[in-house]
Amino acid sequence: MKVAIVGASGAVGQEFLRILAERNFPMDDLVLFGSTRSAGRKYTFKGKEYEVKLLQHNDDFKDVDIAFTSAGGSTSEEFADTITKYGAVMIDNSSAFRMCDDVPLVVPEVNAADALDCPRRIIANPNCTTIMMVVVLKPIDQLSHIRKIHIASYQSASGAGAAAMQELEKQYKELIEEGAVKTIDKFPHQLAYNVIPQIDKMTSNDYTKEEMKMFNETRKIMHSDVRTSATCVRVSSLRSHSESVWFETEKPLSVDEIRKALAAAPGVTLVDDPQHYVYPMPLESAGKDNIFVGRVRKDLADDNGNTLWLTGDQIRKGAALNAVQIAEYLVKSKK
Ligand code: 2RA
Repeated sequence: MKVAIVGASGAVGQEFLRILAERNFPMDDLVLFGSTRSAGRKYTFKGKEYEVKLLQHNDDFKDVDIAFTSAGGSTSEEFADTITKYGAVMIDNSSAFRMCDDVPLVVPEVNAADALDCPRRIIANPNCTTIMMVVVLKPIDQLSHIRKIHIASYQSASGAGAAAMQELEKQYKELIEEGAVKTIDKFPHQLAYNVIPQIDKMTSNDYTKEEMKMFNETRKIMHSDVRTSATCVRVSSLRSHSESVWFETEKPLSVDEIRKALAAAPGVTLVDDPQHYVYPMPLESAGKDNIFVGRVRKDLADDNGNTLWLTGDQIRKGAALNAVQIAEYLVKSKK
């Protein structure tokens, strides 16, 4: 089993290295790819050093079995044929192929088997905010079909990449040392001491692309007609996204039923004792694998509604871990 990582120097690329090692993914060889900026850098994986190769249109993917790609949508589009033409399966973290009918969009806890039907040898990893939400909503949907979702997200700097995390830290440093923020590059406005109610580009219906991903991807992954209305917001946490989710089910569900289903759900940790200040927070979910859920309660405005709060590490379950779990499922299914 030979594994490739495309975008090896990025925040998600680096997380792939950690997760593949931690989970002891069954592989014999590794090859790293990057842009001209990162080609030549060296990274250690399980005690051995690997140099990042320049991603080019050549035969470098000839012996590769699984390629994890996280270098942006235009790179994925441009290199998909080069990566897959000798049989490699590309597990793509970008939004380039997510809504294509012949590309499965997979969250293993929800629709693992969809990964087996990939005629183009491309499997899409969903957007982080969607992954976290569907892992939590799937066990509830099994109790009673979810018809509507309202969600407000609180997305950390990490969602915009490693350079954006550095920019947030720099903004705080500039505020302390120089009294004002000088560096605004990766975000549309100053993020330090601020929240920005826009993630990704605005579309013609005045929802952002990030918000429309939540609408469309949730339906595809859950095989559902559910309607999701989202407001996605960048906040100044460094790593780990949070979401406040209101959902309406066909039958009314009690808080106890929901808590019980969540406590038994794969990939979910219930942290819900609000009377004692116990609920999930991004500082605590950062670096962890599961999605943490709490504040489960009845929606006061909707008899068939409930609401909850979740947090999850966007770089792990929201990106690299989900992709590695897809690969693990493929390996297991071949045995
Ligand atoms: C963000 N959801 O947080 C994006 C990353 N895929 O910006």
